[in-house]
Amino acid sequence: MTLRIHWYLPTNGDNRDIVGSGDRSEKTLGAVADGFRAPSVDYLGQIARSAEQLGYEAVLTPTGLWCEDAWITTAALTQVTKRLKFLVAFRPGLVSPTLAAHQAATFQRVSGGRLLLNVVTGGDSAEQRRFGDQLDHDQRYARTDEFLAVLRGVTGLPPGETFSFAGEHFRIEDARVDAGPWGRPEIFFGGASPAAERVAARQADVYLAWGERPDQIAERLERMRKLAAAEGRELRFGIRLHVISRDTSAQAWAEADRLLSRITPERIAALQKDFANSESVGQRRMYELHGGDPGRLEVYPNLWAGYGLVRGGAGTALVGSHEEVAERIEEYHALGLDHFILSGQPHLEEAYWFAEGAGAVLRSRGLLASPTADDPARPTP
Ligand code: FMN
Repeated sequence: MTLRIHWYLPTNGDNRDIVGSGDRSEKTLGAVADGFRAPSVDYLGQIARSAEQLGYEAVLTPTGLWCEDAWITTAALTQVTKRLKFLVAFRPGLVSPTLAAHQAATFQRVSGGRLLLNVVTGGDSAEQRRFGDQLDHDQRYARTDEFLAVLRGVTGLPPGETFSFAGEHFRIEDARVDAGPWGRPEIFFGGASPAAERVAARQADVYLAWGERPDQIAERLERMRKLAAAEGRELRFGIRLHVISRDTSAQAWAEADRLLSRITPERIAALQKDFANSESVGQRRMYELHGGDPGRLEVYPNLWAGYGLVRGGAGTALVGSHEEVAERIEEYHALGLDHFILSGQPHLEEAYWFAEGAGAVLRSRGLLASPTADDPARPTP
């Protein structure tokens, strides 16, 4: 049983509609003004506790100025959960890698070893410059490579040993970070450009893709396996998708249609140019699935690109009956994907729809572990 199912924390707020790319100013745009749920510790805590009770393994947070800071938000949420892990997104290079390793070690102690890291190198130079980062796309990945070499190097050292590093971006002398019994957190890594793939092959534990069609994912995984093998390494793989899982296929598609009906052509037009011209290869690939055309959104059976009309990043959703959604997950899993990071609108309700629907189907097929009796946070089925 190698399937690992994770949920997502909307640290930019939640809604019954698709909260678009953009930022919290969306809240003031008519489309999402009603029913906006602020990303308070109380509300995110409800999602986190539900995810924990439903048997999700971890929750991913995004990083960017349009959402809350991932380290601080998740550190608060460790205090209202017991078992759930936190896949914390962060941008390497804006702080010293030794400091990041130190923060990670403290997080491990505070949470009892519940940290996972999602490395976001950044696909938007304008966004990077807001942080004072002047490097271009490929230079940023070169820096990420060095950053992760240091992050890995300073932890897990034998007693008394220290780590030094002299690179183009970092010069580190005699550093050592005590990561405690949990050690260095697993490193997840997203990015679809050649530069990203090279660095992931060298430094990542889990390589993540957004939800492209199975044939596209298969091609990418094959390339990544070869790149990793050339480094003498093996990678594990994951995918990030939204989901609409319902008792019947008709109910799920009715919900997709409802979400679509709330998106105005003006909103689509305003965002598609940015997505089409994005510096991020992954973002452009998401755009190319539908080309901004609301008439061609089912890009593969049960794979709907409606999110990508207005939301940057993960732009596709699995839509269907619980059986259909479980089947698509099995299909992706057979390609070699183990980690599924899912989300849906609103995140609290959809966490239940998926876990009690498609999740139950996957459990009945022996693909997903049942909540265990020895874990107080997980009810027995
Ligand atoms: N970029 C962000 O700015 N914030 C995020 O929270 C974020 N999360 C990501 C999650 C996943 C699963 C993936 C695959 C990517 C994510 N990214 C995020 C973007 C990438 O990490 C990457 O830096 C960007 O797309 C540029 O990469 P590329 O040109 O190599 O595709």
